[in-house]
Amino acid sequence: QSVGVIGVPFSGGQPRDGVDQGPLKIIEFGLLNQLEELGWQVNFDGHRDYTTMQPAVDPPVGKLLNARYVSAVTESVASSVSSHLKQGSLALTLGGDHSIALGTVSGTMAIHPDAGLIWVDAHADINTPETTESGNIHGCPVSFLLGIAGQIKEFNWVKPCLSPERLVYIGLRDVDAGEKKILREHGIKAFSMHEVDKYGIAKVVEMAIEHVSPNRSRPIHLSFDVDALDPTVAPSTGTPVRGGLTFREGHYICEAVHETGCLVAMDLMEVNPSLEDDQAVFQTVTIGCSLVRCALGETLL
Ligand code: DIR
Ligand code: MN
Ligand code: MN
Ligand code: MN
Repeated sequence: QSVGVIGVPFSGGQPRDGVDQGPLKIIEFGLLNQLEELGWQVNFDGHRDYTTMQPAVDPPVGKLLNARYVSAVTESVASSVSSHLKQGSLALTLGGDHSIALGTVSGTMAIHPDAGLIWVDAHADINTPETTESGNIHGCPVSFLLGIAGQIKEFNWVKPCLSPERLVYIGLRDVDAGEKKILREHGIKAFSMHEVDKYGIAKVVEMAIEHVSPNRSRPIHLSFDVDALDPTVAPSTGTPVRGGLTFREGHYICEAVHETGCLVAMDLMEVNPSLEDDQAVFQTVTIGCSLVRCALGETLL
């Protein structure tokens, strides 16, 4: 079994510097060796430099910020993910901000058009170019994937590749009014922190997996935003929201997804090593690595 690791040092989907250093820190911490110890053959592309893709001028497209830059980087990420999947590897993408998932999910769907998407996040990231209040594209990737973003010529390469019934959320607790409306109108399954409290994480994960991959019939893409975790366990991230997943709840999700045998791609996003103190960064990078290891088969016993 082999895993292709794609480091995407990119922060253009949101305004805070530093999240582009996430992949570097995670790999410095030893993730690649840890995966080899788990028995994986690891293919790491090396840290890519996406800064050369930044256009000289990138004025707002409607409300969207850095649209051309985000589009160019994510298109490139999509082809990196696809090429690893084509070779039969699992594709692991390290971010960088969550706009990158526009690329990773597109790349997965190009090879596994029937795949289900589990989006673990405090936020729904489903704003459209119309509904976004911030203009930050990391709050919008899901609307592009669903094909509800409308025609934005800067994102011409993006094909609607995800249907609402193959998407499920876990961990939501900071969802914009416009996003709530979209979730309702499209009947998108979402387990907010309220449902995690109500049913417990085991039941929630079971229902989520069954929703996107009934009887484990479909490949699974897991897109994990570290801000899904409570800020007390993962403080170094750009938009922390209190009341999040515990250390164990986060790991349980990854362990259960591994157990399905359906995982084809994983994203670990929004680790920002320039936020908070050294201890917080260590804690966040450490948990990022252990989430990935659990999704790739590490067990407690
Ligand atoms: C907000 C925040 N919904 C937005 N989104 C964040 O900017 O669209 N996503 N923080 O990670
Ligand atoms: Mn996110
Ligand atoms: Mn988030
Ligand atoms: Mn978001």
